Amino acid sequence: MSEENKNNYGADSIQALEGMEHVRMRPSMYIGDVGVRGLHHLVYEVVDNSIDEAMAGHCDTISVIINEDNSVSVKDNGRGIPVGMHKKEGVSALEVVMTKIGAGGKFDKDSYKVSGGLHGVGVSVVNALSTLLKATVYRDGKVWEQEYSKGKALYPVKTVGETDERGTMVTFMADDTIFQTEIDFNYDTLSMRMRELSFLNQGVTITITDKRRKDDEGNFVFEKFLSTEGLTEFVRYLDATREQLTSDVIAMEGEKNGIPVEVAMVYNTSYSENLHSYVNNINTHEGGTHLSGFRRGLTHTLKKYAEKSGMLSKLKFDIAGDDFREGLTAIISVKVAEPQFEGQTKTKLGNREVSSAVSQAVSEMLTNYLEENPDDAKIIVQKVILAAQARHAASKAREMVQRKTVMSGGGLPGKLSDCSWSDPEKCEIFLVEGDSAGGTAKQGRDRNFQAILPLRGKILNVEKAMQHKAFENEEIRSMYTALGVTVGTEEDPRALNVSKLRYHKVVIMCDADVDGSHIETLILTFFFRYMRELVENGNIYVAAPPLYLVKKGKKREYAWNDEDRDAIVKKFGGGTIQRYKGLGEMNAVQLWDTTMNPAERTMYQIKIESAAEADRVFSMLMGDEVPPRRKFIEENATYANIDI
Ligand code: 0RA
Repeated sequence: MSEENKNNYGADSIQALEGMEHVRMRPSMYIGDVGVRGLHHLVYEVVDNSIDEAMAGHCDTISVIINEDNSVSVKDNGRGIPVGMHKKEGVSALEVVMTKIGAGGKFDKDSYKVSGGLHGVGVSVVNALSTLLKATVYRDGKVWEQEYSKGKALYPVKTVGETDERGTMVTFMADDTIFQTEIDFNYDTLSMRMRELSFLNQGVTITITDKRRKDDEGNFVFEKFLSTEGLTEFVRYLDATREQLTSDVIAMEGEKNGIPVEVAMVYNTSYSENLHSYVNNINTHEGGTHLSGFRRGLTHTLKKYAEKSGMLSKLKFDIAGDDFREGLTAIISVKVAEPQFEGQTKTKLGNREVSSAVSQAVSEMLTNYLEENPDDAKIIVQKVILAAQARHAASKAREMVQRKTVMSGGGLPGKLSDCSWSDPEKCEIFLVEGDSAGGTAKQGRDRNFQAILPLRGKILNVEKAMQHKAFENEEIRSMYTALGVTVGTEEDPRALNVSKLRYHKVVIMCDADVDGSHIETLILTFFFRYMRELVENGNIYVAAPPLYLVKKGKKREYAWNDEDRDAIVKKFGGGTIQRYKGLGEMNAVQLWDTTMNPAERTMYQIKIESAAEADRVFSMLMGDEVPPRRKFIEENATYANIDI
């Protein structure tokens, strides 16, 4: 902060503080964080501007290019950012948009700009956090250009040629002194977001090109997304490997109190609820008023229909809200002029008025649908009844989990080798496949802070099991009790309580072979479906045991992949290679040295980049259909997009 700003901290300096320097001083306030996520947000921010132009009806194609040097270009065929003189500021409108915080959407007052969330802070923020940014505008027959460094214009807007095209292109190089991560964009992460944006904005073609990589034919890696059916296609994409119950996706589109509401939903034969909600194209992970409005509208409408149809007459107990959403995959997308975002990650919509708007819109639209499609309506009500019956069975099984916890003094499972410290923040638990590896881990660990829970064989595939089966499962019960996680409160029988989590690191440790990776996926599926909060809080890790031991004379080195193995052999000038097929082949010291010792080990923290994509991947990996699973496993060494 300059001296001037420090001395008169009045209205003017607040304005000044909102400037580019403040963005560089406190980047996380604008883009969430300065890690991998924040870096990728820069791209989303620039793309959002083009999407706004598309939503206003002036643009139908957006191209994203990751250049060889990891700069990123975003080009659209919109009207082009105006380049004329901005009367108040005395410079071109383009320069105002690029260098003034929050100037971005001020031209079009009717557009749904986002405020408060991580997007919509304006392209000027991207500019402030870039060593170099070039804006090129194709407009009125001319090509206009201006460059900036760290948010400051390097020269006034100039013309550099003539053109028949219209549009805007922004190329930026993120500033590596700002980010605590390498300036290296993840193609899959960006591609996933572009696919999502294309579903959310039907009719807009979005392409992504990676100029750092070529495919087998020598072309740059490239994808093109164009959704003609929008959310309906999104739901079909998410549920591609699930068995659909109704004849097709139920799609609804309407407006209530000036709030556009779009919903697409389908019931499938699974037992999980998959709701994804968006506000102004932003994924509201934490839900909010639009989601509660949807739930209310859905419950109300289906309940009314079911009662009227007389199908509930034989049911001996009440139907709960949850029952209406078992096996439901739905996307709710609303556009809100002045969204208020709340919650830990600012992804929870707070606007009160949205709740009733969505609930009313959904009630009206769904009522019509049920009336016009009585066959689907009947199938849905039958599914709800089944869910209610299963819930009763599950609540009994859950009570057993709880009762066991209370009965067996402290309630810890017998096969848990607990650690001696009790501060959860310092403690780790290793979930280990099989008793023999469990034994090795028990000997190898640091018993102060590392606990071992051996799991026997393949745990239950929760993706295909009803809830009560999951709660009856021995291995799953032992995970609940060992971790200190409980289910069910007075108000909400399904609420998860992780406040007494006994270990802040939960490490899945399996063999480095096909079976091991299958078990790892089963355990991850369990956490994703039943303890998602732990995944979201970053408590879940996957251990990475080495694949090889290279020996030559007295020299020994471990390798985690083929490349490293070959390098070690070369360094040693030959040697013998031992391939570790399982944890059981290592002794306790080796396991500690390579996999458990915090000073040496590599572990992968499980993160969810996109809940929708994670959901799709888990249903595909663990669901009924084999071919897509095989294809996926063949194409992906690890869990694509779930970014471990
Ligand atoms: C405001 C007014 C006009 C265009 C834009 C914004 C605009 C901004 C961006 C950002 C990326 N691509 C964009 N395309 C357009 C034009 C108003 C007019 O021509 O009348």
